[in-house]
Amino acid sequence: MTARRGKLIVFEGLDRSGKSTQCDRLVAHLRNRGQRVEHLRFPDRTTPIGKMINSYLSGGSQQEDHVIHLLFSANRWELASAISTLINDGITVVVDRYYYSGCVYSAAKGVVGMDLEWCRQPEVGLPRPDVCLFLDLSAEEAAKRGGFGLERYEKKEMQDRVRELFAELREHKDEADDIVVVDAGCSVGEVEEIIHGLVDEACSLADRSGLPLRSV
Ligand code: Z5A
Ligand code: MG
Repeated sequence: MTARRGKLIVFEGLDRSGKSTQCDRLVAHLRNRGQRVEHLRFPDRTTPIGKMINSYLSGGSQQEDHVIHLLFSANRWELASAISTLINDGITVVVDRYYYSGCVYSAAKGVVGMDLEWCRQPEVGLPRPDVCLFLDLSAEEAAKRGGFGLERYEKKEMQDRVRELFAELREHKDEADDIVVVDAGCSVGEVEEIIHGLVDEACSLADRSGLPLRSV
């Protein structure tokens, strides 16, 4: 019998929807079950490109809008082959934000010509998730979890547009099958339990299909 490949599990959602909280919990849960798991987040602010992104987000530098979009994408491509290798070696990869954020945050700026479809193009060919868990939270619930931070995109107008574009992306013909919406307004423990069920389902489906890791 051939060894099972790892799975690619992505968390997406609006600000303060609980992505980082749930990523940490899922990684701990899978490791407790004896699985080998790697935990990544995008932007990965530790690489040279990631440092440029960090400086841009925190207001320390300016970037032309197409340029910063391509830097966010390049930051994923830097790790693309490492992700594929991990998965092929049987290691599951849990990712906090991925190219879905890349598409919607850039498209939300309203720059002429930079619509969702244009923003998605540089992501084509990246490792495709087995499942993308979209943590869905209303603006009212998000506001209860604290005000906006100091980073560049943490402003109401931008966040409202991001919310609309995430909804549009979830209907995209090439995305709809991969994205599962999770009600992120419940308690941390309740959301975690729902996620465990969805991850088990997605992993069994991938194992039953026997298909290798796909590409976006
Ligand atoms: N960006 C981009 O433009 N292009 C790209 O390609 C990528 C990203 C990948 C930085 O992202 C920015 O980069 C982001 C998108 C853009 N810009 N914005 N705005 P980031 O991932 O570094 O941002 P973050 O600050 O780490 O994540 P976040 O989205 O703001 O938060 P979160 O991870 O979803 O939530 P959390 O930290 O887990 O929880 C937030 C708070 O809520 C915390 O106090 C928790 O204890 C609490 N919490 C969590 N769950 C619950 C529940 N269920 N109930 C009650 N309270 C809860
Ligand atoms: Mg986070």
